[in-house]
Amino acid sequence: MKTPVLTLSLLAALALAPYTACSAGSAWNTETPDQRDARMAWWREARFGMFIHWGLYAVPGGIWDGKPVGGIGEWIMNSANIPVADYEKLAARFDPVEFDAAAWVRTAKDAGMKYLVITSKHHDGFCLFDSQVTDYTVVKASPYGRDLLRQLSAECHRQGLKFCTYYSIMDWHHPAQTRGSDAQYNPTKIQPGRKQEYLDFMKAQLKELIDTCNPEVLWFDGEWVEWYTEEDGREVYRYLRDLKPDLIINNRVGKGRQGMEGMNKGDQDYVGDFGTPEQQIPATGLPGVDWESCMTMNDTWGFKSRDDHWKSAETLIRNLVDIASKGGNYLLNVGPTPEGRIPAPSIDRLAEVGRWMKVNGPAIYRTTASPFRELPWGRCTKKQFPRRTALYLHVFDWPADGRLVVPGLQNRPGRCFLLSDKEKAPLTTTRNEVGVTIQLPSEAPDPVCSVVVLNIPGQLKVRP
Ligand code: FHN
Repeated sequence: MKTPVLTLSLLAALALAPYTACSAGSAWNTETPDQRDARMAWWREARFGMFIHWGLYAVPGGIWDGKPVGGIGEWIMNSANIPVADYEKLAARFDPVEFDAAAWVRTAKDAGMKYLVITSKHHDGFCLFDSQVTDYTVVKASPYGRDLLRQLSAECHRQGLKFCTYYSIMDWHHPAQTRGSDAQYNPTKIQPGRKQEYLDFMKAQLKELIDTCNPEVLWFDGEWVEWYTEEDGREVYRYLRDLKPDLIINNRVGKGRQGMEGMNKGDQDYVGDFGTPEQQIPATGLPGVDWESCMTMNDTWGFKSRDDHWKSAETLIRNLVDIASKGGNYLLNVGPTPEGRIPAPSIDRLAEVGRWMKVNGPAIYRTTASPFRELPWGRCTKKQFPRRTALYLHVFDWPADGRLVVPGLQNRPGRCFLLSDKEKAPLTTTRNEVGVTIQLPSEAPDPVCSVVVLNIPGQLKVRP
């Protein structure tokens, strides 16, 4: 029998069209642009969040019947073609006694992350919260027996992180849906006449999540199933905003990342507040649209014991910088173990990102996209002040001759210094027809990415 495999490239393809129109004042969103800006403000300033994929799939951790299963960990039910009744038995083995909400939130916070998005229910249908509309929950079906999301939400509140939650529309466990036979990404089919039953179930669960955990973002997924429509998405969006007016909802609540054609031309008004490129950073960002790249740290979202393909801390830091320079947020994933630990390689990398963020956070938080199309040595982010613009020049490749050229910058430069320099010792700048040149010290303060702050008085002028 052919093993169903969901490839990462397919996931990337599914996510390639994150360009919802995201326009205020449209049929699904009647708020004014100012109201929308106010609602989106914290999210736009945050720039960096933690994604957590956790559920029953962590128990097998990529191994079924003693054999390694290909594909991503949280898809094992589908990839190993496990019948519902067999998969359900994993609940009796899900006992994350080492789970420590305070430690998880501290890890995210120390990494410089400002929010956390955790799976409340992934495609396998198992709930990490105390749902009253199913028994398939950590509270009722596992020996652990406690609501995981409530603990995390309370802890986020305590430590000042925004708590957000993921919800899969596609559900391999709910009796109204059946897994398809498409070996690739296997959308479910809806049982004849049972769609409304599922939508009611989903709405009841979403209300439970809002009532018990008060999430700031609802992050939908699994919307590619054919039976779920853009119309359904609009209704769910309105339902949720009525329950919690300042809630932020991603574009996967509707069909905004499918169809690809036309989507990035903004000629269709898809529902949702932000786009969700997956495992990729759009080459030139998504101007005019709020967006967030979600990415794994190894090759899986859910825990896989044998996946050691970890990205380096350098890659993670540079991804964060690259995304911020294009005006997006970075949602970086961890896949905790069945015992409740964030894997050590993830912890180590997050600590390194945190060390960098401690020094360079001002060049990430509250910044907007680079005014330069391309810079040969790195990236740029910027921050607008009443009478000046601060340009943060993120130098990946420290110039051997110490001369950092900012091509196309036409302004007279103001104060310039290294962000890591507590004394803010001024760096010499010169201007000519090419742009502005900064004289740097011979050694890079940080081999991964050093930040030079260049203040520009008045109106910023950059030659295209
Ligand atoms: O199929 C899922 C996958 O398991 C994972 O949750 C990612 C995260 O964005 N989303 C889906 C595919 O787009």
